Order: sequence, then structure tokens, then C-alpha cells
Amino acid sequence: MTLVNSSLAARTPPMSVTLASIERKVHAAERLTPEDGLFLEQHVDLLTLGHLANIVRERKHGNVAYYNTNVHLNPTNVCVYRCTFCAFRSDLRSPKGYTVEEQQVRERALEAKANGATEIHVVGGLHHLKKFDWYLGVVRTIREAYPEIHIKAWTPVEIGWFSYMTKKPVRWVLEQMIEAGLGSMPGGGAEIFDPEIRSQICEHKADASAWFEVHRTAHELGLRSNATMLYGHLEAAKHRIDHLCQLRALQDETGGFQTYIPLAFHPENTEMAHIPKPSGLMDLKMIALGRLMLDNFDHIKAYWIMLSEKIAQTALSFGADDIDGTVVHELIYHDAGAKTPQGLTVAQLHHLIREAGREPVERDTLYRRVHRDGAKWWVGELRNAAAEAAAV
Ligand code: V47
Repeated sequence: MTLVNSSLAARTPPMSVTLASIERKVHAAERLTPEDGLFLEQHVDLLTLGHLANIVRERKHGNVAYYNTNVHLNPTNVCVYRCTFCAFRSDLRSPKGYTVEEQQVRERALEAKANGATEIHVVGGLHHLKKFDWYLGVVRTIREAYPEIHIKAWTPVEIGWFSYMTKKPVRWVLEQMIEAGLGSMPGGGAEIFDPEIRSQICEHKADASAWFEVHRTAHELGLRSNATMLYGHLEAAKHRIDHLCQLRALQDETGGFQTYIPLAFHPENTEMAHIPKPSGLMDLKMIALGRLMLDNFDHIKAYWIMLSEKIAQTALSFGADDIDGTVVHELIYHDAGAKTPQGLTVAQLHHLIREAGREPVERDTLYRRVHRDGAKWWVGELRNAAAEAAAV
């Protein structure tokens, strides 16, 4: 995949880019250009940006805000890579290093079942002593213990590693995972696509083209997936806009992405601990910019664990329509200094969404409405976002 507008920074916005021209496009539901994106980043105040993003958000989802009932599992933190933004990873021999046993995977799946979770989110390190079969076994064990749960697992970085380990194509790896029970893929590992920044924060890790190739193949195999962008470290506005435009280009091709999740860099316990954490204003700006640039993405997620409940609530009026879920066991952000709780109850999520003036709707991973009757749950039809929004 070629970089979109890698010379963006050197350009001043063409005379034709003004706030009025962008406002006209937003009202007419027209696509914004990379130059429009850069103009919004650099010249438009946050409240105007939020107002514009909210127009798009309400057009797509009305007053609805989505959440899900989920749990996380990070099977190991042992990782061959040393990404400078990561506080989670560990060396094999460090006291911090851990790798779960099959019994612990089963227990997590049974805990998910007891909580009525519809999704398990699984990502972890690249453990150099664990074979592909071990990773396949994690998915199989969950599937056997709780067959109804949707397994959202592995980033393209992990899938690329499995392909490297087995010397088999990415397609083969994904087919094996699907056969074991994989239902979709989370958005991690994207960081920032620009190769210069990438080489400073996650050298050797799957590059942009490898990241896109895994998602493209996953979409061809019928999997849906998410996309992220890690901001607030070494990158600049031009890298963020380029990143968004590259995501938009693959989405034009495959339509397989569901949700975009901007991820705020948490510096504590990382090699970039000297960099201050992005402000709440920056967090809201990234949500709004995502909503405005990614016209072909249905959903923008304000991941409450990472943003805080307060910013996630505010984000629901700045372009976001989803706040993620109950979560329960979160390590990646808490190792990096997140002060949010490890999880929230459904009642707390409802309160948070209602207080923000939105209507909570429980979704499954594929954005189907979840219905519950006591401990039983089931999903409705694949929903049409606009019709559903109108019905609430
Ligand atoms: O790829 C790691 C990021 C990602 C730090 O798809 C950090 O629904 C900030 O992708 N500060 C993994 N970010 C998490 C992820 C995710 C989370 C929630 C929902 C979904 C979804 C996906 O976390 C990594 C990396 O970009 N990350 N360390 C840090 N110190």
C-alpha cells in the first residue's frame, strides 16, 4: 500500500480549503480530503470540530450509544518485540513475565459465561517459545468452554508472527484460526503507519503494508475487524491524517472494518516516559477527526478504559458512538499508568451513557442488538445503523 500524501506537511492548504468549504461538505455528507483533514487539525478550534463530528455521528446513529459485555484475556506478556510505547511486554526471565495455562484460559471463558459476556477480546505478546498450536489452543479452549461467545483475537502483528513461525501464508494462518473459533480481529498493532515514526516506536514489527495485508485477507475470508491509531508520542498532524487516509482507502476496497479506535499514548513505565500523556482536549480532537475523515467507517469508539469515563462520556458528543464494554481484566493500559477501574458493570455503563444524554444499546461484536432475559441472551438481526437509530 502506498502512503497517501506523504508530502502533506510541506503543503499549505490550498486556497480553496476554508472552514466554510469543510462545513459545506459535512452538511452534504461529502468526503473530506487530506488537506481538509490537515486544516481541521491545525486551524479549527475543538468545539467547532466537535460540532461538525457530532453532525456526522447523529446522522449515522441518532442518539444511540453502543456498549458490549465483554472480557479481556492477554495470554502472555512475553514478547520478542520491544516497542518503546509498551509497558505491558516482558522478557521471559523477568519476574513480571507470565504465560497462562490452559486451565486459566478455560476459567476466563467460564467467568465470561457466568457474566453473560458476548465477547472475549484476546491479544498478547509474541512468545518465542510458544508454537502456533499453543495460540490455536487458546482459541479452541475458549470455544469449547463457552461455544456462544464471540472470539475477537490477535492483531496483524500476531498473525504475521504465526505466519513467520509456521512458514505458511497469512491466509492459511487465518483459516486455521477461523476453524478453531476466531470470530473477528481487534484493531491493535496499527500504531502510526508512517515508516519513519514506526521505526522509532516499534522497529522490526509488522509494517503498514503487512498490517493492511492481514486485514485485507481477513476481510476476504469474511472476518470483520477494527482499526486503531496510537497518538500522542512522536507523531505529528501530517502522520495522523496520512494514517486515517490509509485506513479509509482499505475500507473503500473491502468494507471489512467496523470500528475505528484512536488510542491515547500512556507513557508510564515505557521507554517514552518523558513524553506527557495527551490532554483531554487532544483525546476529543482525535475522536472528532476520526469521525470526520472516516466517512466509510460505521463506528467510532471512545475506549473508556483508556480515555477515562469522563472523556468517554464527552466523546459521545464529539463523534463517538461506542464506549467499548465491561472489560473486567485490563492489563495493557493499567501497566502504562491508566487510573481507570479494571472494569465497569452494565449498570455503570448505562449510567455513564445516559448522563451524557445518549441512549445505551447493548451490541455484540458485530453490532447486532443483544437481547436478554435473566441469564439468557441472544442477538437480533444484523442491524441497519440508520434504521436502528431512528427506532430509538
Ligand atoms: O496495539 C500499547 C496500544 C493496542 C500502549 O479492537 C498503547 O475493539 C497507549 O488495540 N499507551 C492494543 N496505547 C489495544 C487495542 C484495542 C483496545 C481496545 C479495543 C480494541 C478493539 C482494540 O494498545 C496496541 C497499541 O497500539 N498500546 N501500549 C500505551 N502505553
